[in-house]
Amino acid sequence: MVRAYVALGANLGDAAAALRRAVQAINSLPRTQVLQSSSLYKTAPLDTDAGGAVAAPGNDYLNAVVEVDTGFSAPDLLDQLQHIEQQAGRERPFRNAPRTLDLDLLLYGSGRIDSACLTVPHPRMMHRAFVLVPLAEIAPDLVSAAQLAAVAQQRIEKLGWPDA
Ligand code: A4P
Ligand code: MG
Repeated sequence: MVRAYVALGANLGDAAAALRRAVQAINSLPRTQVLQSSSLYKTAPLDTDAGGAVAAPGNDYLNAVVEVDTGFSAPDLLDQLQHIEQQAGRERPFRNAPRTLDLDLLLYGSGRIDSACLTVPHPRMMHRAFVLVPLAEIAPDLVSAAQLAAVAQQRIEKLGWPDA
């Protein structure tokens, strides 16, 4: 089993319900268990092209991060996550389009992967409060104070998970 971290995001439709269902779907994958889930966070939409993070048009997102143990290889886990995105009605009309569900593989053990369809650690995670703040909530040893300080100007608000 490998310890991995997955970022969840949505800004279209009932985003809280989509994220809740996604956590359940990940936990239902074979040989995979969700060990911890962060709080839900309401976050300003960002365009994170070119390494930086600038405000983007569109609705606020809901974001969260989960910690899992999995028996899947990293590419197979990504396949499973993309299948869950499809089941949530994910469409890709244009880059950074509003989405019903986005699942990004942040970390896969201590693995470093750089293939055509998978880069781990996720190349943009260190520029994003919507990843670092929930990740620090459940895995404080993985995020430094300096990394959090670098994204401190990005708007992010901690929410409870709404009742099912
Ligand atoms: N891919 C490569 N590495 C990975 C990885 N570690 N995890 C490839 C997941 N996917 C990975 O992803 C495009 C391709 O990335 C996949 O085919 C996969 O092979 P996608 O989900 O189709 O498209 P995307 O998510 O729109 O693209 P991208 O570039 O990953 O966007 P980002 O960086 O995820 O940004 N603002 C807020 N507040 N909250 C958000 O959640 N999300 C984005 C999307 C922008 N702004 C946001 C948020
Ligand atoms: Mg994505």
